[in-house]
Parts: sequence; C-alpha cells; structure tokens
Amino acid sequence: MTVEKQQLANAIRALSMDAVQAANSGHPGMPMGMADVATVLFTEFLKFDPKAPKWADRDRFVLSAGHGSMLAYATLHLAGYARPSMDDIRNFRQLHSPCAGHPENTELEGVESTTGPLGQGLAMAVGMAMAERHLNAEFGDGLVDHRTWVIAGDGCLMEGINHEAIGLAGHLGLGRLIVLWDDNRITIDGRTDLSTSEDIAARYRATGWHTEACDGHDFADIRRAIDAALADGRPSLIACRTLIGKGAPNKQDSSGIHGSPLGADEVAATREALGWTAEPFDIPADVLDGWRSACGRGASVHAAWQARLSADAKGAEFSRRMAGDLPATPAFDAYLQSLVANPPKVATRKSSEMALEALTADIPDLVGGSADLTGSNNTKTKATAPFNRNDYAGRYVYYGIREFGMAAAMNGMALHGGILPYGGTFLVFSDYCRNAIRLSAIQHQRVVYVMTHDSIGLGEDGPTHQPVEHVMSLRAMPNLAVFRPADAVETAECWALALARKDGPSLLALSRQNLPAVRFDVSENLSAKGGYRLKAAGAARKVVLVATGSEVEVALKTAEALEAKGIGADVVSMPSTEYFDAQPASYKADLLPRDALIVSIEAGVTMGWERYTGLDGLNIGIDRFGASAPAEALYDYFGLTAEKIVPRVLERLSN
Ligand SMILES: Cc1ncc(C[n+]2csc(CCOP(=O)(O)OP(=O)(O)O)c2C)c(N)n1
Ligand SMILES: [Mg+2]
Repeated sequence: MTVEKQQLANAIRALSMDAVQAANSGHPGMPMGMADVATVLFTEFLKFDPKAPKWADRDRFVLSAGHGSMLAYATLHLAGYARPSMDDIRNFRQLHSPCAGHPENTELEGVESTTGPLGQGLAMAVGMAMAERHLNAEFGDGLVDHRTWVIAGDGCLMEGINHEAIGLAGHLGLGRLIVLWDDNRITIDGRTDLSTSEDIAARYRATGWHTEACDGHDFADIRRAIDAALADGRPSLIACRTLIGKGAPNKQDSSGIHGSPLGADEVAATREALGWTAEPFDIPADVLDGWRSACGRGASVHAAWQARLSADAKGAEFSRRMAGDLPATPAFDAYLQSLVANPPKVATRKSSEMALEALTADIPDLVGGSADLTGSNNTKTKATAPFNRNDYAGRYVYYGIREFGMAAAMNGMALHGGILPYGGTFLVFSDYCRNAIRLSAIQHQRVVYVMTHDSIGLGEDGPTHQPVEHVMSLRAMPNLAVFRPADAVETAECWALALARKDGPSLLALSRQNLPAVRFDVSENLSAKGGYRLKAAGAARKVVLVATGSEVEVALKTAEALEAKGIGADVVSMPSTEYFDAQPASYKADLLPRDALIVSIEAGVTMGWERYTGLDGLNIGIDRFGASAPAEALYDYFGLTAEKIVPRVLERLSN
C-alpha cells in the first residue's frame, strides 16, 4: 500500500515540532505551514539527486524564510541526503550540529545558501537564476538546464531588497525562477494587516512577473499552480495560502507559533490531530520509503547528464568552471610586466580597469557589473558584453541603482558556481549592501566588491559621498579581505589576491583621484604580505610611516621632508591589514619596530590604527565627516599633507 501524501507532509510537521521542542528554541510555525507545499515540490518537481548533492545541473532550492530551517533539515533527511542524519536533527540548534538555528551553506551540502536575513535568500536566488541562464548560453541545454526555487515568507516580500531583486529578475526575464510564497498573513507582531495593505501580486505583475495563487494545503491545487508557473516564460510568484503552524489545533494561524516551541500539551494535541503515532525522531518505515522512492527519481536523470558531460567537447571546461579553478592568465601577466616599463599615474579605479581588461580576457568566469556607476567604477571591459534577456552569454550586468540587490545577486552567482562575480559602487554605499557583503563572508563566497571613490579624495560631492568610517569598519568584518592599493602595481596585485581567495569575498577600495606610481618592481606580489617596507630610512630610523592607498604618496613626501631634517623614516605600504595580521610575528616586528615612532596615515577614522602604531604612536586621519571642496583643498584642510604632518611628527619626537 502506498503511503498517503499527507503522511509524507506530516513527517515534516512532526520532525519540526519535535526538534524545536527538544531544543526549546526555534521556529515551528513556518515548516508546519509549508510542509504540504514542500512535499509536493520535493517529491514531484525538484530536480535533484540526494546521493550527489553538488550535481552541477541540479535545481537550486533556497529557503529564503531561513527561520523555518527545520523545513530544510526535515526535507533533506527525508529525501535521503547523507546529512543531516537523525542525530543531527536531534541536536538541532546545539553546538556543532550542522542543523544550525538558520540554514548555513557551510554546514550541509544540501543547503544551497545561508539564509535568515529576510529577503536576501530570494535576492540570492535571482543571482542563481542569472548564473543558470549565463552558463546555459555558454554550455548549452545538455549541460545546464535547471530551475531555481524559493520558499519565501511575508517578511521576505516586505523587505526593501525584495523590490530590488524582483525588479532585476523581471527585467532580465528569468523564467526559471519560481517563488513559493508562504502567504500565511502572519509575522512576529501578529497579522500582516498591522503593517501592510499592499497588493503584493499586483506589485510582482507590475515588475514583469507571472503570479499564481493556490491553497497551500491542497496537493492538487499546489500542483496546478506549479504547473502553471512552469508553463509561463516569466519568473513566477505563487501565493500559497497557508495556516502558520498547520496541524497544531490550538496554536495554528497565530503569531504565537512563529518562533516558540509548541509545549508538551500542544505537541501531544498535534500528534492526535494529525494521527501521528510515532515517537519523536522516529519516522515510520512506510513514510520514509515513500519519501526515498519519490526522491530517487533524480538518480537516472543525473546519470544521463553525467554521460552527456563526458561526451561534451566543452565538458572539461565546464568542470573547471564549476570547480572554481582559475585558468592561466597570460594577458594579466603581460600587463603586470608592462607596468614596470611604463609606470602610469592614474587613479586606482583606473588601474583596476586596466587590470580587469586583462583579467576578463583571460578568465571567462568573470562576470562584472555596477550599480549604475559603470563609468565611475571603471568595471566594464572590452571582453564583457552586456548580459540581458536577449543575450545571457553577456558578462556585464547593468544592475541599476540596486546596491543591495547587486551584492545579493553576486552571492547567488558565486553560490551557483561557474561564475566569478565582481560589481561596483561608491565605497560610501557599501552600507547599502553591507549585510550582503556579510553574507558573502559568512558563506565563504568569492565575490569581489569594486568600491571606488574611497575617501575625501573624491572631492566636491561632499560628506554624503565621502567614506570616512567605511574602510576601517569593513576591516572589522571577519573573512572579508579589504584591499586599499596605492598604485597600479598594488591594484593588480590585490586583484590577483582577490581572485585567488577561493573561500571568501574581497573588497577593493579605490581612489577617484590620480595617484603616482610607487612600485616599480613586480618580481614578487608584495601586497600578499599585507604590508611591506616600501622605502627604508636613509638617516638613522626614528619614524615609521604606515599608510594605505592614496595616502602612501603623502607618506613618501612626509618621509622625504623628515629625511631632509636628518630624521630617518621608513614608509610601510599596508594595502591589507588582514594579510599583514597573518604574517609571522618576526616579520611584523621588523616592519613596525618598537623603538621608532610609528605613524599611521589614512584618510579615514583613526580608530583601530593603534593596533599597529601602539598607544604611543601617532594616528593621522579624519574623525569627522568630510566636506565639499576640491580634493587638494580637503587634504590640506584635514591635515593630510606632508606640510601638516611633519610638524606633528616633530612635536611628538621632541616629547
Ligand atoms: C532582515 C531581518 N529582519 C528581521 C528578522 C527577524 N525576523 C525573523 S522571522 C520574522 C518575521 C517573518 O515573518 P514571515 O516571513 O511572515 O514568517 P512567518 O512568521 O510567517 O513564519 C522576523 C521579523 C530577520 N530574520 N531578518
Ligand atoms: Mg508569515
């Protein structure tokens, strides 16, 4: 006898309520409410092979409503993934269990992305769908032909990033993206009519989406809606009307079940109501068989794909791309050498473009873009034609003024694999996409942020556009490599380091203003040390000037002026504090000796520089907002010139 579909769905409900009860923490409402929809999706539609979680042509599934993590854990286990095991689920939310409070892509192979910050899962899914179309255009239907599915809640659709993400998806015509909206009209504070009266479906339609609605507890209706979505060429939103916590007789359809254990009495009442007699964490054999046999259907599809991959002339290149291995970079290597012969005096945003011209020619994986600042961020190269609905083979995305949407989409592309995304905006607007940068770092994704106009050096646009606290605050983010190169050679070196970082994002802080060449030797990537001695003291060393980016020029002039007075001064260029921190203690001590006055020079907040200068050092920077004026006037006004710095150094030396 085949087991009823309802029993398959109830297994998700039971595991979710029991795991949350055992942890005495978690969110049972969403998994119980969406259990029926998830069951139809996984047992009938999703293309996947639980025995090969990373199969490149699998459908991607993103649980954007990440608080409903038990939905993912229950489903993956029931479908037959090796992990989570039932023991993992028993340890839901406990230290070292891969069943973390919110799904984490680094914990379970079946979890495509870390979610929890509402809205971002959906926005990452847009990037995954872009990646699918792009790789399809390059490698064809035989190798790349899959969909991206999202389960999103009211919260995901309310967040501002939702607007950016669906605008991009609608414009790009990403018809293989299907969002299943848990339309339960409940959020934490209560019913959604407390805070919204928006016609969400109308908003999606206005953005170029196809919309459907279904009863999220009626298997046939769910199927009908999904079939309609599959048949439509536009991205689809399916409003699945559900009851949050469905099955819990006294708590369903109320915000109380959103994020609290049901309690022993209600767990018992739910078992009764569902007719679920199995003990906690025990799945009846016929239910497990029902799940496993339905979810085994992907194995033969996977095998057929594998055969196509082996026979495909582009198979090896496709596998390289998906593995994230870089090809040789002859154009870039030649470019680096050319800098020795002709040291350019250009802004680092320009030297970034020059490096990118070579890199995008060498590395087809690179897909660039900008949030409407292409001409300012210098992110577009000859090798990268526009990516749009008429040409998904293009490698340059006009993201529009959607910094957060861009960053989240880049995360999605990186998570999908096969693509190495980079995107630009002004550094000051890193705040607009900061939580997506954070998710790049948490998810260990290779995304490169090209952030130009990195200081008061941008000049006349004034304090709203002049980053002050940004570089230092971004350095505080774990697993984000922040680079602030000083000239064309350092910029090229930092690009090479960023691309070599397989397990995390990088951010390049680049100048608007022209900067002289300070490096004339490319035999070693000195930026890889994070900081290095750019100039050694001539006279007996009394001072070490440590600077980054555009202030390296200022440090060199300051050193020259000090040497003229017989005071020996080293100059240390520090393009990356993170890479410097990783050097051996002896290297760091040699560079920043305790017997010299150490002076930091950076056109940003001084907070944090004491780590390198000591409390008895001198920190030269800007601990206030900037001002609107030409850059040179601002450098003088804020005391970031050799003329202003030398007297401060002399004064400190005399004390
Ligand atoms: C950006 C962000 N803001 C706030 C939260 C905290 N939070 C988690 S779930 C939730 C309510 C979400 O409501 P809904 O998506 O309808 O989920 P449901 O209650 O239906 O499960 C909130 C505010 C969050 N996770 N992310
Ligand atoms: Mg809700």
